[in-house]
Amino acid sequence: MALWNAVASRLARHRSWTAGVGSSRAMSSWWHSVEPAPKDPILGVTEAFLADPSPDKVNVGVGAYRDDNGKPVVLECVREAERRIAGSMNMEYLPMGGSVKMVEETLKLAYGDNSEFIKDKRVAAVQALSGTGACRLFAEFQKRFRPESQIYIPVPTWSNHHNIWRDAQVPQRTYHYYHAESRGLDFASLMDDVKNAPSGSFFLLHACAHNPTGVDPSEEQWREISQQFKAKGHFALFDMAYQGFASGDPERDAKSIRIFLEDGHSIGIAQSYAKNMGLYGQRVGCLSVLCEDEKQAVAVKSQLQMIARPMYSNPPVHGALIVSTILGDPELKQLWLKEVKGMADRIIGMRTALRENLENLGSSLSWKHITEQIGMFCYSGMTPEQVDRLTKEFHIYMTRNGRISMAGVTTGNVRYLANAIHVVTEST
Ligand code: KET
Repeated sequence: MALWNAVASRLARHRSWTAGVGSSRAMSSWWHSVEPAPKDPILGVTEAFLADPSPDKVNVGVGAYRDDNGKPVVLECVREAERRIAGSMNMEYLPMGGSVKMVEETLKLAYGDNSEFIKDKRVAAVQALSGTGACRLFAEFQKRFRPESQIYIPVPTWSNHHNIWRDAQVPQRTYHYYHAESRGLDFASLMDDVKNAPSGSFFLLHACAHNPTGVDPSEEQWREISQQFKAKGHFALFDMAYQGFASGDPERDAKSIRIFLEDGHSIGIAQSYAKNMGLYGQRVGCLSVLCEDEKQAVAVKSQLQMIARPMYSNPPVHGALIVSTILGDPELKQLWLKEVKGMADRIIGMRTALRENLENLGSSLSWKHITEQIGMFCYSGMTPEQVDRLTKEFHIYMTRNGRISMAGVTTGNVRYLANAIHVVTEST
């Protein structure tokens, strides 16, 4: 009897517990305080574009390359690499630091083919989840090993930089970059900010094709920036998401980094193959930190791996294989360089076309910045309200800071786009 009572009371307890879990009141109470997150200022634009049924719609929001028919592009070198890989590779885990071959080839692009730093094994580098993941790893590393430090971020910058360093709990400061009136670089204020930051500060620099402004320092200005960094003992983290998209030549686009290397800085570099190899969804990139010697580089790399291990353990293999297959084969690498130049040239052509169309429409405004800015974006100077009108009245989708992704402009939509821009900028 005693046994039966014990069983009966356990059963009753079990029933009431499962009923509690199953009831909607109990379920909803777990997350009752969760509010919807704000829309991402860039990826939210893609979501809105996809939801719009209009046949006229144009997406110049996200920085993703399109061909002249507005279609996503898979590079021929990538297709060929995939053919070579197909069926011949296993799907084992990569090491925590990713593909050694991919990382080796990636470092050559940033530091130079014959870099002494690579030869001396002074570069600590790991494969990262594209450029975002590379920045995020660095931010985490910075927090862990320089816990009192801050990060100086340009105004404006890629919106996700703010999220990345916020989540790593690194306080953010800003430095001047863009001069709205001239639609160019505010070099004097930038230099002042570099000078006035406490010695030994961390700065985020866009290596080339600054997002969103399309405005880069000249070579001479980079030299001055580097000298000032030297004088103040600052650390530069280069975000290089667009290598090849500024000039059409990845080697030329690495100039800012090479200047810092010549001047003997210890730097960090976040590299991405999203844009220049069109591997957006493959999430393949690299974070590297130039160290004092090999011993330090070994330690730094091991710590970067320690950050990766509990987050995602090890990075995905397919994209890394594509990259190492292309860059490890001289013929495929040549094809890639040709294709990068082709993408950059099409964008440059569209800059000219957009400007000409606006001028031919009789716009009273100056549009010369469209052709003066470089890289994937044109920072048009349009206000958020003007952008809202473009979207509502013309189904043209772009970020509210007035950034036009030139990669989404085609011979088919450039007139429509120019006309819409003309209408909203003339009447406000
Ligand atoms: N840095 C910069 C400056 C950048 O513009 C991007 C992407 C990234 C890093 C990261 O790219 P990844 O795909 O993680 O390698 N920018 C475009 C896409 C995005 O917002 O995610 C954009 O600005 O449209």
